[in-house]
Amino acid sequence: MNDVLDKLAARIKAARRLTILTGAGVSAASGVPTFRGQEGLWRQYRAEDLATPEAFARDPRLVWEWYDWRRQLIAGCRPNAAHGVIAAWSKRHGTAVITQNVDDLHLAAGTQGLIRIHGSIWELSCWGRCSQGATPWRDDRVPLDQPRCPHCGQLARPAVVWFGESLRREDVEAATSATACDVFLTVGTSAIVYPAAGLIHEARDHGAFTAEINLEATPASSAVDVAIQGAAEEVLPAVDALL
Ligand code: BJW
Ligand code: ZN
Repeated sequence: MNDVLDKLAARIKAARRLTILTGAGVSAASGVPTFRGQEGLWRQYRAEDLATPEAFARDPRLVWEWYDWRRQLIAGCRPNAAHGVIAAWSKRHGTAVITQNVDDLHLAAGTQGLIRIHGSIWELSCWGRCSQGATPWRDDRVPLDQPRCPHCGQLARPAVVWFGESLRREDVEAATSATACDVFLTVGTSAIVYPAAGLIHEARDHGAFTAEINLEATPASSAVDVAIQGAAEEVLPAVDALL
């Protein structure tokens, strides 16, 4: 284990451009449930059943109940040591942080230049897509019951990216450009949701040294140069201590 940590630390130290891609595992130690696995279930539903525009169209109350439950839970969570190390590294010139997480704990930890490719659970937009309500607005009230668009009065939705929806063009461009890096580190993601999972392969194609930190093996493990099995909140401080 020490060998791989030394190897990763040496690569990070020498890198002019470092890119970090994070997923739900980074926030697990803060108490935010991950999506997949037993822990990811809410009532009898899987995230895949609720995080879609079809689910919202069918039953907005049910989907809002899920988001309201998650917002209340996240409101009581604080960044952990993994967020802390990533925030410190983000201040180094040439570092980009791309997150799939909507909890904004990276922002709470002070991460700079964060690219939130799946949006934020603390922002809403107009489900009816009225012209002004298409731009997300912040609403951090908890609890929140069936909120409405302040511009047109139609139902509001969480300003997150659901399955089958396109990511914001600016975010895709920023994330894609960050794959041109020396070191690409993926942390706490199951690496099954695209286009995020594809960024690892793009970075590899650009010649980046690629590394993964995860509690378990993922589809990315066999593609990266170094796969470290461990908890983000333990491994990242250990790597940081070697820099
Ligand atoms: C720890 C740990 C600790 C635990 N330390 N580790 C190409 C191929 C196949 C399919 C597609 C494709 N391109 C597009 C698709 C379709 C689809 C997709 O990817 N489907 C797959 C499931 C196959 N993608 C989309 O629809 C995307 N849109 C798109 O591509 O638009 C263009 C298009 C449209 C239509 C058709 C085709 C193309 C949008 C994806 C949006 C995903 N949205 C969600 C919900 C966000 C809002 C919300 O939060 O409610 O994003 S789904 C959910 O998954 C959420 C997450 O950000 C995302 C990724 O999950 P993540 O972060 O990896 O979490 P987990 O739980 O899966 O994993 C946690 C990991 O942590 C585990 O591995 C643990 O081991 C580990 N861990 N504790 C370290 N302490
Ligand atoms: Zn509206």
